[in-house]
Amino acid sequence: MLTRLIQFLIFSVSASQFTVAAELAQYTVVERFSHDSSRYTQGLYWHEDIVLESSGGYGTSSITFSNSQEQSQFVFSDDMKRGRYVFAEGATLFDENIYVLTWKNQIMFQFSQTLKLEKAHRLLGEWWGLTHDDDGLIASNGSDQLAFINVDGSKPEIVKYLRVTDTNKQWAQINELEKVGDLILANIWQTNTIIAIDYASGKVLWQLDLSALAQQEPNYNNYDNVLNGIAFDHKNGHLIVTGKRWQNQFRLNVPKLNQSLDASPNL
Ligand SMILES: [Ca+2]
Repeated sequence: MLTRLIQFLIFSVSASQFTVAAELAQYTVVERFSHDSSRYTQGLYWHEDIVLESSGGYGTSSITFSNSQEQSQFVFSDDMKRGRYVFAEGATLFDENIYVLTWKNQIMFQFSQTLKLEKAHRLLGEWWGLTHDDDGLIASNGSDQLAFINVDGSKPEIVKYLRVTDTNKQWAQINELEKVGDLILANIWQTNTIIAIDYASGKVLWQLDLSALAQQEPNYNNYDNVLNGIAFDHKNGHLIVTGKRWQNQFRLNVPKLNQSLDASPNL
């Protein structure tokens, strides 16, 4: 009887280990600052003095780009023929160009840093979030997979997919992205969760629960105004987060993120 009890306890402990999803990481808020609450934020990117943000919605899609000298904005419905039919999604700056995905338009736009529209690339499929590594773009599409897109040639080419995995949880609805060192940080749509994905294997290493930040928003109960927008400020190692139509942006210190950067050979 005792042996059976011990076997049961051992099994219970082992089983419970497998029911635990990726570890919750701690964070502290360094600063809260204002965010334009008219923006239905789909993409956020910071690099040195550059801040890039894309905003979605039919008739309201736009991108804003600022650096130490100026701020400029491209409003699709005003600045482009048939622009009111564009639904902008994630955006990033790669190799001197700004790339902006669209939700179901099957187009990826390419802009100069003066927000001059350079190209409208055909990109079949539905697209959500966007970031980049040293070689090209990395995009989400609402599933559990990330697409790696080569933009060296005249047409974008999907060169591989990375499946995002966890020990005992199926992640999906992966949205806004930011590659930081050897991690890809990702919002999970309609949640207050950001997951940290190992760039090489796709395994989820840890997660952040930012419910306490979302609850500071006056329109927190609107299901649409969700956490979305992840950028990383390399100057001081802070994570910047915001949400769709949020009034706030937050600068966060995430020790686990800085630990992984310290261990990362390629920042
Ligand atoms: Ca981002």
